Amino acid sequence: MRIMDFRSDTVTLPTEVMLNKMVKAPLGDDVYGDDETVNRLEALAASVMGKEAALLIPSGTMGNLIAVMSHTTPGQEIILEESSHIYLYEVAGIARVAGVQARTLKGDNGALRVADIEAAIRVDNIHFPETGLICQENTHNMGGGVTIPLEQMEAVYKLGKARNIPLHLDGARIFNAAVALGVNVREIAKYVDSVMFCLSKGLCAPIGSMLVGERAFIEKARKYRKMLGGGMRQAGIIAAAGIVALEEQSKRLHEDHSNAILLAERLNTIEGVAVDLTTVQSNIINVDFHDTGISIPDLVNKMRESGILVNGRNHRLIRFVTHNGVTKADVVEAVEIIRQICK
Ligand code: TLP
Repeated sequence: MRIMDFRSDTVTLPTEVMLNKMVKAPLGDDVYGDDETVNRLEALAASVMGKEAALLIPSGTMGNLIAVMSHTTPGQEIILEESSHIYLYEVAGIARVAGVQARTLKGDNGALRVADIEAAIRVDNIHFPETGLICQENTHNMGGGVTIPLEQMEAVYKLGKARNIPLHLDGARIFNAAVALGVNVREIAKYVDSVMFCLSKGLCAPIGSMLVGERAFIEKARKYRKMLGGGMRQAGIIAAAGIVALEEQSKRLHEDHSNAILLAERLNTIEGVAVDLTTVQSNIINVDFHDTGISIPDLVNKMRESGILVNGRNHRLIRFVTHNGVTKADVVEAVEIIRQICK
């Protein structure tokens, strides 16, 4: 049985080109700064994002945590959207390890409202913690891969600068955001002080995320990475795949986006199944199965038995993610199988 894996773009496998480059990569001990492949990836990532410096980090979760630690001091408060990945899905690392308090705000489709941020920024008062950071997420995972519009990011940036509060972007899928918004990633990155982005999602690298920002910030981040046990030695093995991810794989994401639209449109033709097409902007789709009358765990199990892997979001929604391992033919076939399951 062919397995069609829509659980996440994290399931993508390294490409042939990546595997070949990994075998031949010049290596060294990166804790000494000696791995030339890591150095090349970090220089490339910084220039692609239009920032001074970059750091290779094992995962997106560790990258976001290191960013929060590097921007803040323990006891501060940070502003986050209430369904952001950092708040919901990162094991409360910001509280336990970074020692900051989360101040969550409800966004519009994942986008923080400027007026709400302004109201949430702490004033000087003996009772209050200091606001140490504003975090955004683009594309927004829980929102169904929606993009945060550039005007919104610019407005938040201006507020942050006016109030002297740094801005971090969880740009795990910033390349998807750039394709969906029709801009270069730099146009998004310029509205924040730091960006974490993943090489190991739609870009197909087996391991790795990058943190980019000003040089002094990245040097601080390098030390926190060591503290967390993320100082890697011959990491050029990973970095070699990361270079291919940036140079080649970032150019094919539009295919995942058109497969997502096809999937959403076809699923919408099944009775009891609903997708809000306005939210289908990149490679993630939230699909509402509530009116089929079948429970989400039952649907997920039935799909698995038929070779379709998905993750339930909540009691109504199943998330589908398109990526390099899913073809247009898979999308068409999967929808017909799901149509039978929902009958
Ligand atoms: N997201 C994963 C799971 O953790 C849910 C997924 O399958 O979507 N930021 C965002 C917006 C993410 O979606 C993720 C991963 C991360 C950060 C963390 O990246 P990793 O998995 O590398 O720690």
